[in-house]
Amino acid sequence: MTEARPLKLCVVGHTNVGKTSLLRTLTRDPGFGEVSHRPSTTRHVEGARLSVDGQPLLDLYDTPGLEDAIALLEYLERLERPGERLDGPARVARFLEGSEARQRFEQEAKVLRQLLGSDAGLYVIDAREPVLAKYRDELAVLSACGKPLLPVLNFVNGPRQREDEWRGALARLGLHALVRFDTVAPPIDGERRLYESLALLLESARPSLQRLIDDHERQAVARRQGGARLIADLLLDVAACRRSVATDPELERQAVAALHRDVRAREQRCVEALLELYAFRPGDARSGDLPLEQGRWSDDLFNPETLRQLGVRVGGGMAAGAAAGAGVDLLVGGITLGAAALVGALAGGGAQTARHYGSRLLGKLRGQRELTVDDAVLRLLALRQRQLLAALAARGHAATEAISLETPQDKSWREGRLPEPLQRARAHPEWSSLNPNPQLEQAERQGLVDALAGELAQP
Ligand SMILES: Nc1nc2c(ncn2[C@@H]2O[C@H](COP(=O)(O)OP(=O)(O)O)[C@@H](O)[C@H]2O)c(=O)[nH]1
Ligand SMILES: [Mg+2]
Repeated sequence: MTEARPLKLCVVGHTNVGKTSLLRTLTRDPGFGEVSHRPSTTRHVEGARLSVDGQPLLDLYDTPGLEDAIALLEYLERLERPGERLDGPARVARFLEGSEARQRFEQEAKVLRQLLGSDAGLYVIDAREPVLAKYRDELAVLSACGKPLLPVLNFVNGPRQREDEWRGALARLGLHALVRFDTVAPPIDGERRLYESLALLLESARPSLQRLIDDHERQAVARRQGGARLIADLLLDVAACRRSVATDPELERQAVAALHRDVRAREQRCVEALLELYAFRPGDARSGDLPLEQGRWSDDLFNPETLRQLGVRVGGGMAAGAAAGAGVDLLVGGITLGAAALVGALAGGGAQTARHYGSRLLGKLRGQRELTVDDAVLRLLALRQRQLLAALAARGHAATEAISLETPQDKSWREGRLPEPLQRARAHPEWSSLNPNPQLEQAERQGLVDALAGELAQP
């Protein structure tokens, strides 16, 4: 049986604990509401809907923070007339009918009304805070609505958090189910745990919640595969890039500069596509101590120091070029200036390609040199785009700090042979969008992009 109407959830809690941030993360919408370190930014109730295959399953409501729960609890306790015994919801109803709900406790009344109209509440906690009386009173006021409450421990990734204290205090208040969910760096299975805990409190909503869980996981897999494909496409484009230039120092210098620029721009396109795939905006990655500023890499792709930092082995042309000064292959900042087209074609594609393609080039390119992008640059591109993909997958949509990338610990991509699809691409300049008249839709190229994406997706 499917639910006729979506489940209604209300996000409640003290001001500035991350309620709006939780909604941003759950809806994957960095533009939801207004997030601020200033208290009381959210002044009214705002909602968002989660649907699967066009069917609305969950309505989420953000609420203003509770500010004066201590006074409100006292007020609620004084609402009983002599000889009367009201239960929680009756007390709350009486409060909402009275004038104080429009004056002194206007903010609180909005929250309680919303919770009464919802199926359950998510009570967001800043786990760095000590369990103060005001929080206990807040929970008492919210519990009076008679709706299931699921505590969500936010800010649990920092060093100064008091998770154990909170667990103890919540248990004493009869709240035994809770979830940890840092909105900035949510756990990989954060949504699953949250929805599963809710299903324990709201048995009838289990089918909807299960659909949300399944859909969420399907989408995560699809995004990872889509991301790996974007990276594979970038790598193939760069590996296949081959430009010729007349043997003239000034022309060579210009051609190298142009290729540098184009490869950087191509990488940038990949970064932007990944940010979009993960529903982050370039501006979400605000400048911090690095490395992605406003969605751009701040360190330079062709800087040997960048290669060293990521532990990429610099070999082949780069080493030969450095040793010989000017050898067969001279490496100019990550770009190989090949002596002859045929040499490059043979190295990349083997004898068959050379026959097929080399003979034509050979005549045409006499007196020419050709530019290709060095293996080391391909390695760097693969490493950092893969890191970016992993960072985006683990990032909450409430994050405001720059995306920071750690140096990967595994050896993959740093040394050893490059994957077969890239070796093949070396001999197919027509596969590169960086070359004139590219043929990007060729079945063989697409097949190699898929194969490479599969390799990239491996941990
Ligand atoms: N480090 C960290 N900061 C958070 C987290 N959740 C919220 N914040 C920050 O805390 C502040 C208040 O968040 P907001 O969502 O506006 O709180 P609200 O008033 O409860 O809606 C903002 O500056 C957020 O960026 C979290 O899980 N980790
Ligand atoms: Mg808010």
